[in-house]
Amino acid sequence: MVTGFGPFQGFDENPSQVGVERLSGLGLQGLETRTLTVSNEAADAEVREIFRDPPDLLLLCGVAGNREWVSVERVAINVDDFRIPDVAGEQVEDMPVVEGGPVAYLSTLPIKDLVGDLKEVGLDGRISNTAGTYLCNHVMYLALHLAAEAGGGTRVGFLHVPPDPEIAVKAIEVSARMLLKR
Ligand code: PCA
Repeated sequence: MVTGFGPFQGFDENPSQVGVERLSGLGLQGLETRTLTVSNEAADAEVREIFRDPPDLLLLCGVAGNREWVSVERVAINVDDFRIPDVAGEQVEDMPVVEGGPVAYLSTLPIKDLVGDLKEVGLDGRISNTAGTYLCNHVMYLALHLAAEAGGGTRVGFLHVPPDPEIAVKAIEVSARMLLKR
């Protein structure tokens, strides 16, 4: 499964949603897509909903407004500390994503291979060691937590795309195709 995020402050159209919708249009076998809401409460419920019937693999995608490159995230931390309010107007500060959860989780996707495949098609793919402390980190942490609790059957990772929709579309397609092959 591949997810993007919907609109939020600064992005009336979220390039991660554009990328995931384009990917969905390709009709790749075995692929499911979803769009998550940029809201603490809604996104949390949406990720929990996904894990009612856990996919083999979950690639979560979002936009990083201040990065021109494609970030393959390595780590999610147990911190919600929103710089801006979410779409429901909630601005969580210094709270855990999961009360009592471990400090952090590492991506369970082959992150170096993903970076390699992105570079192969001419994209500036890089490993990132922080997904921030907003919704993207939140859903990555929660998904890794739920996957771990369920016994580790779902591999989970996060891709932060740059604001340029063309790059976002290409990065999401290349990553999804690579992961479907594994
Ligand atoms: N980017 C935000 C949240 C939604 C999105 O696309 C983030 O980086 O946390």
